[in-house]
Amino acid sequence: MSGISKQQMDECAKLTIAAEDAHQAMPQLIHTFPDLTFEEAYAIQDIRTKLRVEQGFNAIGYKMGLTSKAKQQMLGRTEPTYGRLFNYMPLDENEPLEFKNHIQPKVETEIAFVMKDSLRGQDIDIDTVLKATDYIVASLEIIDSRYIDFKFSSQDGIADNISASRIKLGNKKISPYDTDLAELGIKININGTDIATGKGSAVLDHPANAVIMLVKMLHREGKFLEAGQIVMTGAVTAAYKLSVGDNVTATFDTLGKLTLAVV
Ligand code: OOG
Ligand code: MG
Repeated sequence: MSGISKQQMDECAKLTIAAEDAHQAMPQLIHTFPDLTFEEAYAIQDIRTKLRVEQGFNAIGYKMGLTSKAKQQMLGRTEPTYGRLFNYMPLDENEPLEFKNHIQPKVETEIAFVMKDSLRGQDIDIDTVLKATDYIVASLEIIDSRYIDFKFSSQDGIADNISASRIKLGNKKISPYDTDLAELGIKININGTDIATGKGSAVLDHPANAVIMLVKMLHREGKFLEAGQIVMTGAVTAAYKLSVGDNVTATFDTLGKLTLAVV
């Protein structure tokens, strides 16, 4: 324990929410609380979730972070983390990203799972995850760190809901048994230039491993993954900075195309 009080944790949670809502970057929490532990950081995230629910938002799922080499190299660390998704995050198919409502948005390509059954415990494998999955969709994640210059420690990131900001889900739903998710190829093009390619195996060898990791992390905290929840399994490619006027097209094998205009 770093000695941070419950009241200080409440204040940290309120600060990252205020920064998100005002689109105004803030200093890292670690500057004030240099010994902040991972446990305390998740406790701040939990308070943040409670505050969002009190504001009337629903928690609709989870996002995994740092599940691919591309993202681990970007942030210089290898420990996967999770954050919460809320019902203010999904963008409709043709809905643009309004830059003025963000601080420093970046876009990622991800494979998303939607669960039909709950999952809990330590004893789950890829098969258990696929059986509990309703469908798989293509997705874009827009991350937007609330910290100045997108610089933060792991603990800061966790307390800030690991930069969660918006998601866009594809409307082509497939059964997890209808395609080899490890071999599923993804290409991202920004303003007419192909920026990167990747495939599902970039995420912990198979994106279902990100769901397994999430369920195990939740279990250690006495929680579980509920039926109906969405799980973003983490960026296959790196995250790319967005500016006004950008047009993003992500092409997923089997799952179709997603586009995002930044206005
Ligand atoms: C943390 C969020 C990472 C992913 O897909 O790896 C993430 C960040 O890079 O700000 O969403
Ligand atoms: Mg992500």
